[in-house]
Amino acid sequence: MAHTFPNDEAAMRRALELAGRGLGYVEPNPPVGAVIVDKHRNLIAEGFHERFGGPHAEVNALVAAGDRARGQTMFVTLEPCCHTGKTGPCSRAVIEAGIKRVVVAMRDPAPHVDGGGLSELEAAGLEVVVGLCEREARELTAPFVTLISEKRPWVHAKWAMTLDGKIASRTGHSQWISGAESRQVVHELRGRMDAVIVGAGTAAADDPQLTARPPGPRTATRIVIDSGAMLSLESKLVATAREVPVLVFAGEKAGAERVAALQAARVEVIQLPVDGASHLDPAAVLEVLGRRQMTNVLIEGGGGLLGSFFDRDLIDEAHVFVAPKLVGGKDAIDPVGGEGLATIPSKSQFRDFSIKQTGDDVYLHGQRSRD
Ligand code: AOF
Ligand code: ZN
Repeated sequence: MAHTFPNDEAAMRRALELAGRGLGYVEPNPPVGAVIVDKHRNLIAEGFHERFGGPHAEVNALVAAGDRARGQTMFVTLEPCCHTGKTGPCSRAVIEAGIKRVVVAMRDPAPHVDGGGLSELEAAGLEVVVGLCEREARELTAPFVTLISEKRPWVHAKWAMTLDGKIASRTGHSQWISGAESRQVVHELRGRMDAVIVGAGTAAADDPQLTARPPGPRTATRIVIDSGAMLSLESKLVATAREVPVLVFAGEKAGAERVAALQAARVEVIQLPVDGASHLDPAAVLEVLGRRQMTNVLIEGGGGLLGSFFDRDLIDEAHVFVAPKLVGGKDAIDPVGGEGLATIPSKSQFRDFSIKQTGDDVYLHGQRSRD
């Protein structure tokens, strides 16, 4: 199908769109897309990194182009790699295919690349341009970059609240705040996560399954932050722990018999130090998950857990559903507890905040901007 891009930016946007198709399939690798065009910006071939361990985006595009790649331009959303990992170096493949010009959205900060791919291309005489649509590329690769640079997963926070900002009524009733369409968005999100996390209170109150229905590209480990190791042996989580992994983070002083009973039910238990209020340190939890190469995790509440992450500035992306419902009540529960900020920030804390309608609800979504 013949296609001509009106400008360089349009070609890079197409590469970004292709990259996005790898989300959920490629982690802990970054999603990457590549487009090859001739000097009139006619599309010759495209490709993306489709699954972890599979060929990189550049190679998929080069294979699709064959001989037609010679003398042409490649748009790629991440600096081509120069290392031999599970596949050979893309920089070599690009040079050998006879590509003359490479437009890159962002440099790959991974220590095994970190500018090395760009230098190799330049040393071979190719024209190299870096930074086109860099903001969009950084947004797409933010979880990968966070895992590389901070050695922790990217933290998504999700909550559904009423018009008056409550996640449960004064009695604790919380079912059916958001509608079916919003819940479907949450299931899609769960289906590309490495973990779905709740607090012990939410596990006890809601008895959730925390699985993606229908299943997505990856199966999230179901995690309960539960300093007392109080998760009920009768809960749905424990009952299904043999099929989908359940991990409990407990305090180091949690009762040994509670821990043993959970372990006997095939629940993994990791014990960490607690503070004076018997709370686990969110950063310590994320450190463990980062060591397991978890790239995206989703916190589904409750307010206490979200508050403890927010107080440590550990919420990276928010998914908020607002339902046209009112419950009132000064004792009804708020979405984010913890200590909170003393003053309202003077500028927006989220970038490219998007607003969509999901059934009767409004879905607000954006990444934290910390700069
Ligand atoms: C690219 N193009 O499409 C991707 C890149 O183990 P490997 O061989 O799959 O290499 C993974 C590393 O390669 C990853 O850490 C990141 O630095 C880079 N990912 N690079 O040129 C791609 N997915
Ligand atoms: Zn590569």
